[in-house]
Amino acid sequence: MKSDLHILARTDDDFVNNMDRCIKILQMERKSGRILGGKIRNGFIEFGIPENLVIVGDLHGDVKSLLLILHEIKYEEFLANENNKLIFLGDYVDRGANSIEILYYIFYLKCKYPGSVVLMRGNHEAPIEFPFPSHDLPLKSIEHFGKEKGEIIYKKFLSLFQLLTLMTIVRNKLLIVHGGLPTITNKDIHKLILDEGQNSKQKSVLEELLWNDPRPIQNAKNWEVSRRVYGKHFGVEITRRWLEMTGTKAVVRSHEPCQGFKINHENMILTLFSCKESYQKFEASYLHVSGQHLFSIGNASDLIPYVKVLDI
Ligand SMILES: [Mn+2]
Repeated sequence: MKSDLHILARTDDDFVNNMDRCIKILQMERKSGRILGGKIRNGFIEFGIPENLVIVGDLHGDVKSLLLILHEIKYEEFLANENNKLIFLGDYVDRGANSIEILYYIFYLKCKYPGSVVLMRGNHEAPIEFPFPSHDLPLKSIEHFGKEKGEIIYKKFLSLFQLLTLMTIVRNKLLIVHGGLPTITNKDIHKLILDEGQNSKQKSVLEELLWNDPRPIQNAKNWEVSRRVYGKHFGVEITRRWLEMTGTKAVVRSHEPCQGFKINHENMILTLFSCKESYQKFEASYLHVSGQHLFSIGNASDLIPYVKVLDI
């Protein structure tokens, strides 16, 4: 596979420089309130329908999947067009062998094509707020960079993770999150997402965005506690309310391994998962759709023809 990503110099200094540049770009985006074709406020991004859209789900240190996706979309050509968008749904690290390499590649892509690349935050990028056992990034950092440097670099990861996007809206069409939709659906929710602070309501909204899963729920409140350590299972009525509130047609999220993709909640939710290495029984996939096709979608099932399952 020919790709200039393979020939990137990867000294520790290169890595740190790239990460520092990436942090600056993310800070500048937030400060300016603008991202190419749209607006940004804290962890929330909204833009119009791009010329072409690619969405990549959980990677969990699986470099082979990432490079194959970048190869298939002809990423240099794709990203050179500033009207195209490439969105990563988060969970870059843990479980797989190459978390550090994945971070290197996504930092590189964000630095080189800042207006076209959106980096979202997964639950594996939120360790301080929600510590959990399968988080091997601290260990991987020390293995890769040595103890002293590794600990410093890991701290820097944490500050970068705080700048990742929590919710992306493709106007009139897609509502994009890593895990799921918060169970609070009153008017305050926008404020809670936009002004990510540290009060308990804001923290629980962050937790739900990163950890929630869609399920069939029978009870009146339309959610139940999650089988995971954090987050909730949310029901179809919560999804319906969110689509109404945001004026969108479909939710796209990741967070659960599946056979390439799955549809939940009466054709309102598409789940994509892009990691194969640590999930051999499942298939990896990504979404690649033109703006023209995106324009005509009415629900999540309409996106299925544009889901590409990886042949690995
Ligand atoms: Mn996840």
